[in-house]
Amino acid sequence: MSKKRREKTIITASITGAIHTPSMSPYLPKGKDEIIQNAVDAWKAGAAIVHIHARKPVTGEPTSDLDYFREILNGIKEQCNVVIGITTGGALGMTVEERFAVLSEFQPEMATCNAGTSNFVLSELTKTFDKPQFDWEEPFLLRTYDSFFKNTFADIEHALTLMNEHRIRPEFEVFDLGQINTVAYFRRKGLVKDPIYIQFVPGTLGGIPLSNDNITFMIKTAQQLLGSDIRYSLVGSGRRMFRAETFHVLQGGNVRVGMEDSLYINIQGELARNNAEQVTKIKSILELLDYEIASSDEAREMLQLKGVDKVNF
Ligand code: KMH
Ligand code: ZN
Repeated sequence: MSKKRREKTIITASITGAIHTPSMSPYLPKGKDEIIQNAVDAWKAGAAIVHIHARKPVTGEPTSDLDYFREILNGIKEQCNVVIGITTGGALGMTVEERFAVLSEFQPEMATCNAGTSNFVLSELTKTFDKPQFDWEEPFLLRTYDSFFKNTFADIEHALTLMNEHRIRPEFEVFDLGQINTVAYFRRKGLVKDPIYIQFVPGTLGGIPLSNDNITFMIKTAQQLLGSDIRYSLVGSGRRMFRAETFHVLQGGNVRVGMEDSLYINIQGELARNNAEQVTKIKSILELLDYEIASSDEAREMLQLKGVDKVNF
């Protein structure tokens, strides 16, 4: 009996996100130049996709300013052909309108579609530094204790409608098991087209915990509800990132590393100096295990992306 050959593995790098703040690591990319450099270097190290949020220079405060976002996207595109996936999650505190504006404005090849409303508590992170470097950091983190990450069914329908209109492949960010059911609902409704790409995000405070059992459970549930031909990747947040990614890849997964998800290069808690360092490490682990790494163009083929010549930036 012939065994289906395993596809190449996609490495995504989540360059800076909107969770960590500059007081947690001096290496967190802030401002367009650092974000562009980290993205290009992550691609050189082996990332097929970069997941992009925008942050202001110097203070590193997350921003939804479209002109500034455009400079980041163009800066990356000018230097390499990496697949750019843009956040629609933005930062906690932004309105849905601010977050989704990137879809029509830039019409990227990929964008996140957050698969449900959740508590997304970052206030505990204030304990990881003594004194904040910038005024915005503590209030930004603390207000998440009494707010939520809004992604209602109406919001998801709106995001998917825009993504279908502009041929943007959604990367479903799934923070809890029930959100897989939500993706299945929108597929039944005809708004989700194959191939389906899921980014499991266990480990947020308010979502499903990160554990090996839960990783397996999420994969199995997604395959039951959405079919065995789905593709999936994992955000393995914090110091355990490389072990969680390795466990996930053994179950057919793709990988995501990056300083949005973990500031560290090892389980001992040594800080990563840039995203490329994390990409290089996961690529070595994958190659030691004889997995083949997908290039950006191979990821485009696997995920049936429209191509870099069809984006609006
Ligand atoms: N910024 C977080 C609230 C996304 O990129 O779409 C969630 C997030 C998801 O980063
Ligand atoms: Zn993100």
